[in-house]
Amino acid sequence: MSRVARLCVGVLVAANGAASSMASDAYRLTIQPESRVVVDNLIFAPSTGTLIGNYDATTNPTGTRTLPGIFGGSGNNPIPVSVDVAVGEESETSPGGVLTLLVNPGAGTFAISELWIDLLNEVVIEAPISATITYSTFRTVSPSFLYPGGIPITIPIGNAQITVLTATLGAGDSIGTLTPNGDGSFTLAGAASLDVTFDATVLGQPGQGGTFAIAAPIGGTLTPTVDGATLTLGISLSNSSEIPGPFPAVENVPLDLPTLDPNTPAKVLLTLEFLRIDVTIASEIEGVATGPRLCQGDFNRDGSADILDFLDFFDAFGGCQLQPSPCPDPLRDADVNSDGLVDILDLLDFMQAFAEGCA
Ligand SMILES: [Ca+2]
Ligand SMILES: [Ca+2]
Repeated sequence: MSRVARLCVGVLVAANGAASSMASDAYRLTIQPESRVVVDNLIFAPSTGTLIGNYDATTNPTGTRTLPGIFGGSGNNPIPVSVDVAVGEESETSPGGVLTLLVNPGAGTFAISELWIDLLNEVVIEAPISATITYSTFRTVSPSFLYPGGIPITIPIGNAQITVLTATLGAGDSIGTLTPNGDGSFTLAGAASLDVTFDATVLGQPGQGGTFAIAAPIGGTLTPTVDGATLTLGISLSNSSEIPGPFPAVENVPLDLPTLDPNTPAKVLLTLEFLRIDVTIASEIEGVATGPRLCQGDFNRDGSADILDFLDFFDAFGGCQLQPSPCPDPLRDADVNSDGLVDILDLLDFMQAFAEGCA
C-alpha cells in the first residue's frame, strides 16, 4: 500500500471512529445575554361603563360637567359609554433561562427534558393603553363642547405594565429531528410543548393574563464542542385566548377628551368594567445557549449518578432490546451509543459510564 493510500485509510478510520464515538448526549444549556425576544403581545378588552365630568361642588367647582343630549338638563351626569381597551406595542427584551437537550444523532432525534425561560428577565415592559370610546350624544360645560353620538374617539389612557412572561416545559412532547450538517453541527427542527405564563397590570388592575399551553415551533443549530455544545435557537410563541369575566370595575380613571382647543380638554372620569379580556401571545425568541455535556452515568439527568440511574436505565433497557431508538421514548432513550438500536453494547457503555461516576 502506498503512503498516500495508507494515509487515506488512516483518515477514513479516524473519521469513522469520530462518527461512531458520537453517543447519545445531554446538554444543559444556559441562554446567553446576546439572545433577544421580540414581544408583540396584545390585550384587548371590550368594556362598558360611564364617563362623568370631574366637577365637584366643593373640591373642583370649576371642573368639567357632563350633560346628556344637545340641549337642556343641568348638573353633572354620568354618560353611558362602551369602551374597547387595547394594550400593545412591539418591544424587545433580553431573555434568561436554561434548557436540557437530549440528542441521539444515530436515531436523528432530540428531546427537551427541562426548559425554563424568563422572556422579560425581570424587566417590566411598559405598553401604551388606548381606549376607543363610543357614546350617545352628550355635551360638556367648562369647557363647552358637543360630542355627537356615533363617532367613536380613540385616546391614550396611560400605560400597562407587562410584568411576567415566562415559558416552562408543558405536559406534551418536546421533540424533533436532528439532521447532521456535515460540518459537525446539527440542524434541529421540532416543537416544544410550553406553558407560557403572562401577566399584566392594566389601569391599575394586576392579573390580566394567565397560563397558556402552547405548541411552539423550535428550530436551531447545535454545535457540539469538546465538553459541551452551543445551540443557536429560535422559538416562536403564538396563542390567542379569551379570559371570561366578570372583572372588578376600574373606577374614576382621569381622562382628557379632545375639544377644538388642544389646550382646553374636557376633564372627565372614566369608570368601566371589562366584559372579557382577549390575550394574544406573539413572541419570538432568537437565542444562543451554551453549556456542558452531562455525565452519561446520570441517566435521569438529576445531577448525580446513583442507584436510581441504574434502576432507571435497566427499566428502559429491559423493554427495548433490539428495538430501534429512541426507545422507550426520547427522554429515557436506552440507545447510549447512538447507533439507532438498543442492544447489549448500550448496556456495556452505560455500565462503564456508571462505573466512572459523575465527578
Ligand atoms: Ca441521576
Ligand atoms: Ca445502541
